[in-house]
Amino acid sequence: MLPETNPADETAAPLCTIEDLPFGPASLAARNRYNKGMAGILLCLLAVAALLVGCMGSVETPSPPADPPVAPPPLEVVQLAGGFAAPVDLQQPGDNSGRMFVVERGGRIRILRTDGTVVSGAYVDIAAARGVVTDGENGLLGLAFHPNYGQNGCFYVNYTTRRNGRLQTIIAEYRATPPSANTASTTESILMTIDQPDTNHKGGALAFSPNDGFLYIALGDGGGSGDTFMNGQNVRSRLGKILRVSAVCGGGSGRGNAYTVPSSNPFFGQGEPTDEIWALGLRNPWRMSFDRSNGRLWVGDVGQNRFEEIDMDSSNLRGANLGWNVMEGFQCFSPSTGCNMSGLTPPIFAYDRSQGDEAVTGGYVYRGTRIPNFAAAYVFGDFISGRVWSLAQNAQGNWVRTELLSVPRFQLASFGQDTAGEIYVLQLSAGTVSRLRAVGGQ
Ligand SMILES: [Ca+2]
Repeated sequence: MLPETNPADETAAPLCTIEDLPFGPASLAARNRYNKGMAGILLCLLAVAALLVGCMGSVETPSPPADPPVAPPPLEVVQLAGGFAAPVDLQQPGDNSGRMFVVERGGRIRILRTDGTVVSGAYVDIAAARGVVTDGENGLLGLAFHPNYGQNGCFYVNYTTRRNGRLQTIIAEYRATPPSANTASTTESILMTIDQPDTNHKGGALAFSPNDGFLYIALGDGGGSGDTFMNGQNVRSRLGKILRVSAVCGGGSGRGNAYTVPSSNPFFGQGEPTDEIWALGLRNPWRMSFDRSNGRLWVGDVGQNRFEEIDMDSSNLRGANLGWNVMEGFQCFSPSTGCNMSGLTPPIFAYDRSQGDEAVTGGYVYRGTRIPNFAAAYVFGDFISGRVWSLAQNAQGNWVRTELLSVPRFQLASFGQDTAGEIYVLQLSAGTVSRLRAVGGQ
């Protein structure tokens, strides 16, 4: 396991460089070179261990943080099921049915049981019924189950379609009747329709907060490059934002029916769509999740060309301006120097692309029981390199990234979490769902 320094100070010399980690962007011989890299890492770890031992005798033991530092056993992923067509999300309704729901980008949602069996057919297939488009970064991109799904059967999706020649993101409610059914109706109630100016940066995550019960909706800046359409800082656009609404199962369509806006939203009172905004300044939030234990919101925001970032703060990002496109990670983006960072919320962690990483995939805080010494660690990865890390705060309050493992380069599209808190990895081009576990463990 490889501790890394928090790059809050990009000029800080890392304790241990990993320049020989062999994950070049086009590396097809990664495995061979990985073995060489591992030798370097082992040496590096020995040096770190020696340093730690040397230090431990001379410093007072600090009081332990709320969540202890992470020292997990070696981890691996084991394939649970394959054959999915471009899986991009995995969610479960917490109804103790043992069902997980795999979102296929083309417009299907399929049921995968925690024992690895896949229910034949689709839970729901909106590809044709809703004209889901999948060019660029479009598709059926997100799913969330209503907190009372076990009683009302309502769930919510984010997908892109073209209507009257116009590319749009649709946030819609669907329903399973009864909730225990393995199929759901393709009838929808639309919460909101959002015009999209380009085919990239759609975000797509949907999540209900375990604390307030509201639905959070993560949307990218609408695409182009460098925030072509200047949406990140524009509070009159839903793009480049996290929205927060109260979803009304069975209420009809649109604001006031399908959803209402909580008056506790940070910009409430300024009218639609500003009322709906929870946080702004995002570029392409590719995966957002709540820590089921304490309700903290975690966001992975994909960078332009330099920095991938993880966002989280003590106020759950309420009213936070996460910086884009003034900043990328901890650095100025526009203007490239001397930007005004006042009032902006920096990420808690950012990484560059020098190790072959190119696009962050946000994950989940581990709350399972099968992996010892791992609770409270945030697990995330990189879509391109396939590297998977944990992020946890050390006794000094610094965020420390630890490399856990690397999955084959089949596009690490998303993570998922089952009702027991165990974590899964979805690979887009491989069509697989795999479970994270201790090496040789359960
Ligand atoms: Ca940011």
